[in-house]
Amino acid sequence: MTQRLSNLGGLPDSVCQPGYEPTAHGVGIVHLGLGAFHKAHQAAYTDAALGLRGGDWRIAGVSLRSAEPAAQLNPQNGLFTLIERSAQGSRARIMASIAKALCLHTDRADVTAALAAPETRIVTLTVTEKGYGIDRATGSVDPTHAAIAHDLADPQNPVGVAGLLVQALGARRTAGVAPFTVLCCDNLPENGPAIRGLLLDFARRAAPHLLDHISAEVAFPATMVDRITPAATDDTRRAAAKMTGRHDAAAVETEAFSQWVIEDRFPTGRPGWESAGALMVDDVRAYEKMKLRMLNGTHSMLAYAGFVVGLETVADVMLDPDLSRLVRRHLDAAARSLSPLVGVDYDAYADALAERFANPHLRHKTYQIAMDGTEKLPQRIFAPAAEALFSGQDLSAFAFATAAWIRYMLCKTEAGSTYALQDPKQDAIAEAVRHATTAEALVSNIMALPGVFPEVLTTDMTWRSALTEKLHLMLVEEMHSAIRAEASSVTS
Ligand code: CS2
Repeated sequence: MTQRLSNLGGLPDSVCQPGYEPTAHGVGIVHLGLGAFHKAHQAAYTDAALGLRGGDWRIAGVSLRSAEPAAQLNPQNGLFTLIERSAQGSRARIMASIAKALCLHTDRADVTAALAAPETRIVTLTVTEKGYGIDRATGSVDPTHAAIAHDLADPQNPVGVAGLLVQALGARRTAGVAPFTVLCCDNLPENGPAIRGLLLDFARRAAPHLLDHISAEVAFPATMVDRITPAATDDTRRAAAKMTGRHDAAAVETEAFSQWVIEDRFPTGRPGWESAGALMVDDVRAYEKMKLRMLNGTHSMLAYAGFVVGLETVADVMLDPDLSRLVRRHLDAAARSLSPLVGVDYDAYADALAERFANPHLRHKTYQIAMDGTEKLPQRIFAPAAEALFSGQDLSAFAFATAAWIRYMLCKTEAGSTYALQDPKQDAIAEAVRHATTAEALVSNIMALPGVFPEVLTTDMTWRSALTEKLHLMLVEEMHSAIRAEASSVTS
């Protein structure tokens, strides 16, 4: 039987190894949301920074619900293989930045202790857009979100991000320990201020004595994170075993490209992430908008349209000439919605994105990207659509993406297979589409979902008719014909 990856001895020369002795470095970061993206992104930057700049910056990784990450990582002393794939080839790197993995469910005392420890100076977060419980319309907590409701009722035993962090900041304050810096690494617009607003509102309701402390003392730098990372599968683990000669239950695969832009505000220090290629800046907002609208917005459009016509991966979509044309159209429309950013050429960024999407070695599922549309589309599609409307620009790309999303809500592919929607508002969506048989009715019902569309879009007739027209074609024709018609309307 193949030996399990649990130490660094005897690995093939082709496998990149950490440039440091892992046990010589203490833990300085607690990460909440121990999934593939964290392992491929922040853990990889931290691993490289530990090798280049050192410091006590290893990571205690916490999953809020699943016991799986800890069961996979701990028997391997936190080591895992990161397979980086580009069109040019693949390489395996062993990551040693995760010192231990915990599950809140089973290791509550250890999680609380890690968050309270003076050595913990940063808490990073990847719990997905829907994980926080932010009411996007107001920026305050959404009291109907399951974790928020639980934690407001029982703040001593929190299960969600807001409850856990407010409790930990309170414990640190009582013990006279400086607060940690909170670094949200999810694709939320202005993610630093968004988490700050969430914590302040949660504290206002559950721990008002901490309000001034959090407001004045805790730093919430914003950040733009980017690395396309499909969910790990048995194929990932098989590939890792082949490349390293070790069984690795925690292996992850990702693309070779990665980007991290971070607002440099860490009062209690940080790893030398810039040595690993992170860009430390004063203001992240323009980078974040570029990435959310160009990469993520186009991703959502191609995922909905592609999935409905039976295309399983992003690379498959890019091989379809009509859809790849619409990808380019969407990238260009999203770029037009942005203000110029010094040192960034949006055309070159669009070219690079199209190449990354086409990466034939990454099986990034359209279904994975399609989930949680109500949480993703406001910043990816509706915000640029509202701005395009305001400035009199063409709405076609955004209307097409939204129509494809509504078509996807019918839960039936063109070939007739059914699938689950997977969205926190799936019950409301099911209700909205149940008796709607026309494009007009679907558009009206979906745009009436509370807190999803910006008001300006719900009341504007230009937007409504562009959206209705595109959806109508998707309903009366086969989806691929609607895609073809849309692609042939693109003038390049
Ligand atoms: C994707 C992102 O699943 C999705 O919604 O658009 O996860 C995307 O792959 C990452 O943001 C890339 O950095």
